[in-house]
Amino acid sequence: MTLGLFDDLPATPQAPECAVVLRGLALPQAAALLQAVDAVTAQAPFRHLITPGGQRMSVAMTNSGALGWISDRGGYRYGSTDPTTGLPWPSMPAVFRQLAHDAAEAAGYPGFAPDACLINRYECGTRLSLHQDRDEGNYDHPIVSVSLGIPAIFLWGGSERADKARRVGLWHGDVVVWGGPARLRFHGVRPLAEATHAMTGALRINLTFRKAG
Ligand code: MD6
Ligand code: FE
Repeated sequence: MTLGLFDDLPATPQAPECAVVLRGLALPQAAALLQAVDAVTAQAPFRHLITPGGQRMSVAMTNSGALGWISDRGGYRYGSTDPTTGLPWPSMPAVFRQLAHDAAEAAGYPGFAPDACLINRYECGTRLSLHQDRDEGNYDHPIVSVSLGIPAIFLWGGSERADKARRVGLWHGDVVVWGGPARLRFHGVRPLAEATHAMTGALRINLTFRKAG
């Protein structure tokens, strides 16, 4: 696979785009991140949430941090407890917190202190349809997104759902950061192609860090 088949995002902050991809930034911590994912999911297992419209999401999700993102018949929202166990979400692992902070700083957002980390698990065929991330308390903080395991084609759209989306390849260790005027851009993930990765098998794991409260 080569980058030339895809569109790309800039590697340094650059208005008005305001999204950057930090290629391989998470590679040194990848094993520790995946170990921490296992520790989180031992307490708060992956589950397929139901959309407000009643559809089962093909992505399996869980959370760590003071707040976790959930969806059910009642809508999309953040909450401090895991609805499946009634317990608080597992605390955010230090290796998560540090990477999110450092990636945000590298992208031009110093001092990022996320209170929520949504963990997404994709299998071959799993997709995430175009959406905006708009359930957070305010949009002043960036979002940091870490890709681990098998590759994905990320869709980077515009401010309207119908806007043409760029296709951005994301590989193990890549980190995407966006904020500012780009904070509410539509985005999604194409159905994953079959692949395997030495560290995750046939899975892609995505961590998205937010300041939600
Ligand atoms: C994913 N990511 O890459 C899904 N949202 O698996 C997202 O939906 C996302 O990567 C906001 C900011 C960054 C993201
Ligand atoms: Fe999103």
